[in-house]
Amino acid sequence: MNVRIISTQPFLDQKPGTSGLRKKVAVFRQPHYLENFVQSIFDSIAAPQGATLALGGDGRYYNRTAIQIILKMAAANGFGRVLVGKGGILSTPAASCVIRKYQTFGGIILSASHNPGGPDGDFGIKFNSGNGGPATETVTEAIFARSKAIGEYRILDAPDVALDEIGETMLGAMRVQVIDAVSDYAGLMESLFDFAAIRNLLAGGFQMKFDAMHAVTGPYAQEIFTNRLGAPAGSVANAVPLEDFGGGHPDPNLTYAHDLVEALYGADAPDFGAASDGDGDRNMILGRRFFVTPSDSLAVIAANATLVPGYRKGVAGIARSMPTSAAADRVAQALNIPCFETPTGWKFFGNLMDAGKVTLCGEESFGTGSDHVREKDGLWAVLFWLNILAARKQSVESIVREHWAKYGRNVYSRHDYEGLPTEAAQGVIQHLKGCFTDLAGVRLGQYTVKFCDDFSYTDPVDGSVSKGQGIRIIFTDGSRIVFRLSGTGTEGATLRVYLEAYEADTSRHHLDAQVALADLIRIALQVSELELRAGRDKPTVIT
Ligand code: VG1
Ligand code: CO
Repeated sequence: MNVRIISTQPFLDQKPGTSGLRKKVAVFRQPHYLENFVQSIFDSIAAPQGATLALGGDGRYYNRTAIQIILKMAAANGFGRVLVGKGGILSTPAASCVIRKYQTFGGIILSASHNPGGPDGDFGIKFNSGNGGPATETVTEAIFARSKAIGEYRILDAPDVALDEIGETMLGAMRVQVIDAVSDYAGLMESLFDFAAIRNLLAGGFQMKFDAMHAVTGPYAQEIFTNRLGAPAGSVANAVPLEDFGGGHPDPNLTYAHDLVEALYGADAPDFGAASDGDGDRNMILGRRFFVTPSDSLAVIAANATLVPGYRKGVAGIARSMPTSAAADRVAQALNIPCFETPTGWKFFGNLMDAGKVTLCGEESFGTGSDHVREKDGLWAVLFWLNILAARKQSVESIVREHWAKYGRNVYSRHDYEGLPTEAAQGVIQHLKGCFTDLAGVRLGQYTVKFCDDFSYTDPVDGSVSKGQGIRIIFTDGSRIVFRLSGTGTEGATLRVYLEAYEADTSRHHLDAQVALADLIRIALQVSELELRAGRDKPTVIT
């Protein structure tokens, strides 16, 4: 079999965002587009001859085509072995698990996460390093730099590899091993959680509903909840992964997981509901007629960690992304452990976990995880909650209310303004930056501005600095408004407005977040001049 060396021209838009390169499928289908980016990865990571790579994606449209191209390119670039998920599918946390378990050099994950799929939808690709985590900014910047200078790529002239049965095939001198990642992943979960206690809970009439949203977690959820934990049939909904996610938007939040929300808020609601996203790294947790914010979920998980076998020894530290509420900080303080505030995106947690500084990490965007892998992990979070519920024998709502009574409530919400003209969105950010000095010390409604800045992070492990990570307006009582532009979208710009107010008074804990935050919401609109600059006074999505 021949290695072909194809000459190519650089594309200038291959800059990875918050989580890899995400573009419309039509963009990826342009001749050489995917190949250029894959070769840029290979040229930047300096894998030794014969190295092993993990490979898989969330199963969305174009996954199969892309997997075949990447396999042939890996063979032509000197890899010795590639571990591929059956059918070319791996959830993002399972990919991280595979990289770590088989100690591969790294992995390529094909996913646009919660973005819609299908021929008119989105596609994405990212590289994860040997620790199982998303490549650091230093690596993604090197890949981007290479993509702007690339002149050729290497690909093996060979027929497609069969990927639907477990087994091995040779592709030139490279071995392609199709693996059963579901069982690797389920085994890891079984090593962390008290499956016997959860099995008892589910056998005792406790009802759960997990919505896989026709995305990648279906087979993992069936194996874990149905086969290993004995959940009754019907506990896992939409379990068959589809290339277009059934036309849905596989984002587990109150807006897009509406069927699940309706079930949990309806008559005869189950005790517990959960959902995961396109690539299986996000989670939403619901109790009967009760929504747990992701920020609160991280805090509750941290406060209850020692109830779970894998975390019985305690938590070394917690990390949360900057826009995530400070609920976890209060738990860290009570436990006398460090709490780190990082920029948005899981790639910033890897160094902290590798150095043993943190055990648990979380983001307000429905992402929670621990050092068992180096990605956020949707099913892990669901199992963590089930384990806590089995140990405490209380409802989700009463666990969260008790938590608030003890630590106070960090009332929280995120308002997304999607599909804004890019210039208008950047104009809002520029305008806010220009207001920093004028705003300091100013009283707005019941709040007084303590300071404003553009968040910058210095990694405590490698000293790298990441600037421009979000505009913060911090008030004297700890309440905050944060503005940042999304780095995962593929159309126009999305402005995210994060709102947080601390409430110690238990008698106000029952308030709906939008009511409790009304003042801050008004201030955010006023200060940002959003209506004037972008023609919007209402968000597209509220989480
Ligand atoms: C969003 C979230 C961020 C998350 C990222 C990837 O990024 O806000 O917290 O890490 O998605 O998650 P952005 O730049 O659009 O705000 V996933 O599940 O899309 O890989
Ligand atoms: Co995701």
